[in-house]
Amino acid sequence: MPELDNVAIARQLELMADLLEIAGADKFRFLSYRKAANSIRAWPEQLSAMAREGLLTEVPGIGKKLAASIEEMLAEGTFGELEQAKSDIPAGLVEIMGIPGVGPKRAKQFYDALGVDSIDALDKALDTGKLENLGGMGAKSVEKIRKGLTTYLAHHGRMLLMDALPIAERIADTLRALPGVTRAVPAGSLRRMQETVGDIDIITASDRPAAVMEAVRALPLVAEVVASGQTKTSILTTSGPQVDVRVVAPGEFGAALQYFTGSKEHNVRLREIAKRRGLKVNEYGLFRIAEDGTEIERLGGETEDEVYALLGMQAPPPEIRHDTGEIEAALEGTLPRLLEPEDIRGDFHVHTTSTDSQSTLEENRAMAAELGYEYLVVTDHAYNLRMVRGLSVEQLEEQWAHVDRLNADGEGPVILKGIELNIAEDGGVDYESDVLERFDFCIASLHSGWNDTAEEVTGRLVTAMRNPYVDIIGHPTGRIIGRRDPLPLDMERVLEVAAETGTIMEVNAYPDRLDLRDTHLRAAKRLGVRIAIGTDAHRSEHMRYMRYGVACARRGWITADECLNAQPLEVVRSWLSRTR
Ligand code: DGT
Ligand code: CA
Ligand code: CA
Ligand code: ZN
Repeated sequence: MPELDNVAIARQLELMADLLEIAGADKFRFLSYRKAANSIRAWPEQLSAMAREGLLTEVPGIGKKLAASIEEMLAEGTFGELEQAKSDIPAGLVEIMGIPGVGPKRAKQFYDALGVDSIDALDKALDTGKLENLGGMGAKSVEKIRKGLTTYLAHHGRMLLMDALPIAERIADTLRALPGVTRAVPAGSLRRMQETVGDIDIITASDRPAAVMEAVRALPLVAEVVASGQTKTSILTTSGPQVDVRVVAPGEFGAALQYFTGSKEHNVRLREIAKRRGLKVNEYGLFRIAEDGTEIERLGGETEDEVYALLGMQAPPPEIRHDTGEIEAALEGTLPRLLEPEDIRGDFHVHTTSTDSQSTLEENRAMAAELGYEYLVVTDHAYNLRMVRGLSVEQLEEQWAHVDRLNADGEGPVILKGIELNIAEDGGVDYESDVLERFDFCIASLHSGWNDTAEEVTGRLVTAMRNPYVDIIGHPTGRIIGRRDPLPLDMERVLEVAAETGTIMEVNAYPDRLDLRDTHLRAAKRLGVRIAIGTDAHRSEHMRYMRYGVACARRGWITADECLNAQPLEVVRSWLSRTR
């Protein structure tokens, strides 16, 4: 039986939740599956190991019943309830439900009325105008679904970095432990830390290649061996993605890692540079070549740094290898030192049980201590966000007293009093200034506006940025990867006003947001706009997602000097007071 890793388990529970929701089950029932999945994704230990010790119920969100389902899953590859649910509702409906603008009710409606049970069938129904005639569907909702389908298809077959990275790291760790293996490193889009990846590429160096290929075929999470040769094996894993493992001789490792890290655009430029210098670079090494292209001499290729050095340039960090200026900077020797995970001293967006998080202030503080932070923040939702029962002034008083008590004991990172305000239609925010001035800092976020014009939404954001109490704009575009388009925004204008008002822009590290994205961050950097990374944690384990935020910032060429969380507390305070 192939082993299910945490991502595979979480995916099955999410599928169960989706099927229950489509079937119209009780909200409490499907949400409990989703919460458990959410918790499992962020859980640092493998559930398969915990199950062997009978410890599954120690994972938050897993009770006795779910533990039994997970044990069944680990033994059988699936669980009875899921199979039952799948036989009631075609799994294709789950995909349809995930399309922006559709949702569970409509997916069911399209199936019942038109037999739409797949993406293709939905596409056809759209083309033939069948959706327009359904009850409750207007031209506007049909247009929305058409647009949603485009968003969905753009990400089809790709997975979030969050789902791929842990699998890649586990496989690399396993292979690295094999006798004869000197290196095992993820390459491709994953090493470039792209927000989504198509497949996982791993490069290993060994003088015993056959043993590596055999070990890959025998990995516990193999669902299927797609192809296996002398230097490359491709497998499908139990949680979905394809993994290509290549094995090269140790002396060729750097060249292979460079080549298979890409991006393709970056590599094309490298080959041009090599050619101009009478050199050739490929996955085997760097060579001096004759006029007619024949190899004269192999110059190197054992390490990636060596490959770049022989081309007369710095090695750009993988995250920025997209031929968007890094080649020129590397040739000039002017690549910036990008923000590193070790530079991070705190998290700027964390919720608590006072609103919609599953973790208390104490639990968040303990996690911040575990992560080695100097400070953390509490940024619960403000009053006007009624769907999560945002905090009233009385509740704020309680929270502040609680923070003061914890800070007084001196037993953990310093807690800053923050809030996540909602930007209203007129650009205003929750609370009066006598309340606002009592926060150490305020994040303001848009939580609506997808049907409005760019002018309206941009205007709202500009008004909020001009508010002296607003320090940070949270998840500025509001996009959710593959599920929700960004808000219509004039980003150039937004960033100009941010520069003018000293407003800090958030990089939301939650792995399906990663908002602002790389291109926006490059623009922010040019304008001198500073950024803050927040995990938007809705349970303390989510604070571990900081690495995704750092990667996102690095992709936007952000340095420690430009990032609020990389500053010591006194500097943080001075940056935050600048706008007041
Ligand atoms: P993905 O998997 O779609 O998220 O994106 P990548 O970049 O990981 O693409 P993939 O897996 O097809 O190939 C990994 C890297 O290997 C790619 O970034 C560049 C390099 N590579 C692979 N095949 C070719 C090729 O035919 N030409 C060039 N120039 N580079 C290639
Ligand atoms: Ca790839
Ligand atoms: Ca690949
Ligand atoms: Zn939030």
